[in-house]
Amino acid sequence: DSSNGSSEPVVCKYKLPTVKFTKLFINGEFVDSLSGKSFETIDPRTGQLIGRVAEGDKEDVDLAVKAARHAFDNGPWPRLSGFERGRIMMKFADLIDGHVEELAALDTINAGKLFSIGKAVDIPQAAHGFRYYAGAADKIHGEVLKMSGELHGYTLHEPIGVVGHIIPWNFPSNMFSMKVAPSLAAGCTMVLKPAEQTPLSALYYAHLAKLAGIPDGVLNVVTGFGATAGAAVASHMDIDKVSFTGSTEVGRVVMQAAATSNLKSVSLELGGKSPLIIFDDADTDKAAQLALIGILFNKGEICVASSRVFVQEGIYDELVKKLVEKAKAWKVGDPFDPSVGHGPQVDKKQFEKILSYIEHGKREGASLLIGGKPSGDKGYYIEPTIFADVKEDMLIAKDEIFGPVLSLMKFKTVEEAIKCANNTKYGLAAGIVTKNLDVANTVSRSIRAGIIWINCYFAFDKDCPYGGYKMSGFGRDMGMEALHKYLQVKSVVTPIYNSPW
Ligand code: TXE
Repeated sequence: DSSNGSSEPVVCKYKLPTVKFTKLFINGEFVDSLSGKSFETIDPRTGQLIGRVAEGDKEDVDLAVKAARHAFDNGPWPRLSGFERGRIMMKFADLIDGHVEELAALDTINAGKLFSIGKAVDIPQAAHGFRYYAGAADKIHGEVLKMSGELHGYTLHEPIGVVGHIIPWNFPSNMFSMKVAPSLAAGCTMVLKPAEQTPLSALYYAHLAKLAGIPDGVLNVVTGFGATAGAAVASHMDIDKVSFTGSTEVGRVVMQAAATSNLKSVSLELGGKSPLIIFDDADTDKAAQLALIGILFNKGEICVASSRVFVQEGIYDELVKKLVEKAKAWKVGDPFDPSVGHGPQVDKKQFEKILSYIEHGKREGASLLIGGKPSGDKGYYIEPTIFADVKEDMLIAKDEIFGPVLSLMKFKTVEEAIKCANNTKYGLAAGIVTKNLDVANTVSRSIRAGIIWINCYFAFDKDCPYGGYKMSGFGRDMGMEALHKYLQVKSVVTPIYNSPW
């Protein structure tokens, strides 16, 4: 047993997956890095080595971009009918479904993600993402324009070209699908750089893409570090667009690199500090459950985590009591164990970052209601941690902690809740719990964030565009919005008759 409070996380006897793909995937082949270098990939459950993965650098990114450029300028992918691209993407989706266990297990040993959720949600959703955009691939079209003169004008929606995707480690499979699927449907070719913490599943997806019939050079995967391989993608002169998900600090660097290289188009999905606002009329059981899941799902490593919970004064004491009871029953342990609520943080750096924020919270005078320390003595496990009496100017209320650490604050009026919720540099998501439609409508329109969940949380759907306001970035993933960020609009104009032209 590893209920919060007991010392040892569960150790599970699950048969570990075989790691089959550890090289760069360039022009349809698995190849070593040109330097011959490799880097360690670590299992956060133990802190031990899984194996080594090819370390791509600038020269490898150059090769990958060359392959992607050739595939875009001369290859079949952008020239296929949308229907045909969609058919191949459907096959890719079926292959993902056929390898759900291996993929989920790779994300578990590499990212510490729950295996049961990977099998039931992450991997099927990754496959579903390919089907969703496959269905859109043959419905990409422009408009006939009204035009004020004697002219016939229309727009074409063309693929933007070679895309560089730089993705993080918290949802390796969903991020892969969220970026690759719409850009494939648009007819783009691409180079994807997975996070250095989680290279394994991206390479497995590359293998499946080849089996599905995605032509060589269309999808290239260069594993490696941010400051080298990632920076080479952001500053490459022959990449037409960079789509980045990660920290706000690196988002800024990526945008600068795009500006000082070839002014490539940029979209950024960055950090968050999302509020969940619980009003007096809420069902306290349900609201406590939403608050718990909002911060503990995926061990708080989710950019839309409800890391600031605002509770109206009338139900504050009752809600906090229920929340703490639920947190006590939450299990931390081996992510292969189906009874576990969350596994280890992704790596030592994140683990230490979270613990240092917890220390800050204590020093700044917030009341620690539960948790606050590592769970077990190996791996990167952290107990569910709840702070009350948090003030808006405390670091734990302002910074993205990206771990299982919740800040609770009390409020009196709707206006005060809106003001506090918006008091952040971020703007990714917000949750509202109330039965009052007027309150829900007022608050959802007043909060500057890309997605608002009313009486639910993490209610994602492929059809629902998702992205940031303010310093959470710009551009949208998912939905038809994501497809459009990989398309260029071209206007075509011709005279009709008797025209002065
Ligand atoms: O992110 P990085 P890190 C937040 C979260 C987390 C913090 C730090 O708060 O604690 O960021 O995480 C690549 N040029 N989020 O350090 O460094 C890197 O290799 C180009 C929120 O892991 O931003 C990886 O592929 N690329 C977030 C990707 O950027 C560079 C998810 C993200 O890593 C680069 C992850 C460079 N100079 C962290 N430096 C979310 N929005 O979901 C790094 N990279």
